[in-house]
Amino acid sequence: MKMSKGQMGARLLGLAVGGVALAASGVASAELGQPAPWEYKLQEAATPVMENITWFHNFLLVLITLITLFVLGLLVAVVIKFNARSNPIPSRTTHHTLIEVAWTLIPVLILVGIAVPSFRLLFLELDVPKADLTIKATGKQWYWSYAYPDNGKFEFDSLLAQDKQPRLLGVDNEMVVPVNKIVRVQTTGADVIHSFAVPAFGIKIDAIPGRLNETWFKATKTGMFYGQCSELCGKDHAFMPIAVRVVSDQEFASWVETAKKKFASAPGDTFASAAGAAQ
Ligand SMILES: [Cu+2]
Repeated sequence: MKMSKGQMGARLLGLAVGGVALAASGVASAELGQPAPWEYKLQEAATPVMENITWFHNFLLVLITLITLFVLGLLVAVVIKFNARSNPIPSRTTHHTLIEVAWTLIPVLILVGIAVPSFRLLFLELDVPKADLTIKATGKQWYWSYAYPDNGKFEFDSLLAQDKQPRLLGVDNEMVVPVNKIVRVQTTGADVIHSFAVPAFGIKIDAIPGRLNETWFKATKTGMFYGQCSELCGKDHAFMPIAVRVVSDQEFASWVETAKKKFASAPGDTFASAAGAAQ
């Protein structure tokens, strides 16, 4: 098929407009706490840690784009100005002190500029602040169990609910937490290695048999937040979603009262083993 320059231009313009519209609709349909069709960005942040991750991601994206454009510019200049036709007698220069110092120092400064916010973020993620409550998440083949040692020592299983939306993310019993409270999440595995990950909270931590790992989050928004086991843990790895419902203090208190009765059982060995592993 032959196209005139005008047709080609119109077609390219159409593609570009379509792409932008697609991107805009992706943003528009983004829902808090869960993936959205055509989403290409990080999920909207619901914790201070995730806000920091998002900022760091955007910062690096701008930086790497500028560096790439700069290198591309250099390459294009070399190709145009120094090819055999336009530059038949090449210079025999092999050293230039100023340029050599510059191309050593400038990348070092860029890396230091990246390292400072990077370490600040790492410390924010890894330093668990004084927690308001602790939840122990145990990864099992193939579901999660949540224990609330600070709120009456009950524990319950959270299994994928086929009939619930969003598809493959809805569960029968959600993990419930109060808003604006620091929640310490301890993770372990009952059989194989699992991984506890909730994108909107900016947390992802391995759940390893015989070990007790910990992370934390402080949800600043109420609503449903979904995650997934992010470690290949067997045939139903893709079917052990994490569903967290963030509620007000009063709603949390009344949920705890209901949960204590609903999930009443003698404190299982999970609390004993949690205490053992913590020592
Ligand atoms: Cu798993």
